[in-house]
Amino acid sequence: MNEIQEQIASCKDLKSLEAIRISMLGKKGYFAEQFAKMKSLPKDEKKDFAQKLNEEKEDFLNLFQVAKMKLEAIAIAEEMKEESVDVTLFNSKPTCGALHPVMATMDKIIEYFVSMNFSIEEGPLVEDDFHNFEALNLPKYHPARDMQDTFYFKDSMLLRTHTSPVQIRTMLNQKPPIRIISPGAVFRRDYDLTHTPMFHQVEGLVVDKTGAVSFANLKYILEDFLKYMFGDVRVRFRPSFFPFTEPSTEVDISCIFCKGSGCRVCSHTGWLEVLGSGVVDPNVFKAVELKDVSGYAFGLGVERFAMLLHRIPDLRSLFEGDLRLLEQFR
Ligand code: 2NM
Repeated sequence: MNEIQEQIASCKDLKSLEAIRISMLGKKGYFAEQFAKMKSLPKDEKKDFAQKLNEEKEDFLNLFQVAKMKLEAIAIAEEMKEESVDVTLFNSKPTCGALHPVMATMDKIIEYFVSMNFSIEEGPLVEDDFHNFEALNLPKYHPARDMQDTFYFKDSMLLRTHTSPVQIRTMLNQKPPIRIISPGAVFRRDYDLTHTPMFHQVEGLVVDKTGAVSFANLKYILEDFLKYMFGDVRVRFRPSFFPFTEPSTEVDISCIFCKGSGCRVCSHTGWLEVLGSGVVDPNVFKAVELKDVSGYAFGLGVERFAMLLHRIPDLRSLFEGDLRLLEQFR
């Protein structure tokens, strides 16, 4: 046993220790051999022999276990040493995150309307035909419903093409007076220099009993809003068309780059188009079964506002996730 004890003590790795274990406990090992010898012993010697042998086996197992634990600890320590990483190797400074300019612009827009007592409404990105089109006086076969412009799922579900379905849901769920904005992502099948398949809108809706809200209220609040956003600009309302408003207007500001004298950004017109708006079409109120009410609504694209506010020349830079863009907005 002393010999074995020495063998175990001089073991340098788990593999040679395992070899010892097999030589002792294996089918043809030492203990198997000894127990086999027992058969040929006289009866009165068997008991003593077996007892001794069992004690010897127990001693061996104890020695083996202790040695195994030691060698395992050494093996793990070696593995850890090999796999350890020197965290001081790269000494680049940790950088600070920044709010994306689109979200910062969204926040500024929301801040204005909240200060004017509008509340914020949100809705699902995946919409149905009724909320996204039908209720907004966009009848079947209207070109805006085309597969070319809208991401469709099966069962005429779709990715909302504007946040107006939120206004429809609000009119269906709340009683006037309604005074809300609906900020959020919208989706259109468009991808070129000036269009991305996902962008953000903020739309507004005010509804009250007939006569309580007018185009004059719309004109006041949008002028005030645009001066809040862009500073000392002139504001111009131009007649236009939307299926969901009548009358409809597009809203321009005097070009913030050339102050109205004409430059490349404003195509030498002196004006930049920034908003769509109008008085809610009676067909919209019919669709949500509201009677004896009037209202106004407006909508804007947040990316366009962000580009004008921060003089970002290329729309794509807002979507590339390049940290060099964000670093300029910390
Ligand atoms: C715009 C322009 C004009 C609009 C209308 C409605 C609703 F639900 F009340 F009919 N929501 N948003 C609207 C009106 C949106 O975006 C350019």
